[in-house]
Amino acid sequence: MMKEFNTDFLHAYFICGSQDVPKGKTLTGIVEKALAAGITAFQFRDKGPNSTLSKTERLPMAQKLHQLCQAYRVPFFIDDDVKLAQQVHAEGVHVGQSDEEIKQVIKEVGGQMFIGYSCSNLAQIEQANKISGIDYYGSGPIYATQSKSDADPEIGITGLTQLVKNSARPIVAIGGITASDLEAISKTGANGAAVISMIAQSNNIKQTVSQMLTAPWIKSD
Ligand code: TZP
Ligand code: MG
Repeated sequence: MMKEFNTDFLHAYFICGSQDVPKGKTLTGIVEKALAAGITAFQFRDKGPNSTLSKTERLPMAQKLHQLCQAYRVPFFIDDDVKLAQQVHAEGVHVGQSDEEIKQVIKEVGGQMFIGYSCSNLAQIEQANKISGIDYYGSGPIYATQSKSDADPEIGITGLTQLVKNSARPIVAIGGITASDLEAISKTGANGAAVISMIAQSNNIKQTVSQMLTAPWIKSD
């Protein structure tokens, strides 16, 4: 399934792990609500001191979340863990600059899985443009974020515009994004928004996802 990468996958890209789940809610419950509301991609990113899952608990959780995504025909990505992505036959893997070397990842899963790569400045974009086999870049943080302790400096709309102009690939914007930012982000030519807290902490996931879907993104043909 889903052999071809489609830039429309980036419109409403939800990222979540156990560390992002508010008290009284569950990861599977939030993800199911987000899927029912129409998210276009999901990434399982379970890391950091606030994760509540052990390494052995991650595999069955990833399997469960992948099954949910499959039921909604939404591509399932794993952050920063090629082995786990292979174990659950994920549709994709997302790699950061300080994660497993991107060229190594392309060797291991290129052609079998979609590959996303974090690029937060012009030098990283120019470097990545020379590497074949990457499907999209994740760029940010656009604004200050509470969800990543080691986040790079904020790039703002100005920084995002510069990255989009110089990118050979579709870009999904990330970091501190709220509903009121979506229009400005789409105007830069970015292909979508990737969010954690906007959805995980939403009191109305249906409405939040609708706002992401109806931003004026460039549509693929
Ligand atoms: N990478 C850059 S910012 C970020 C990641 C994973 C966190 C985004 O979370 P939020 O809550 O949407 O700011
Ligand atoms: Mg990473």
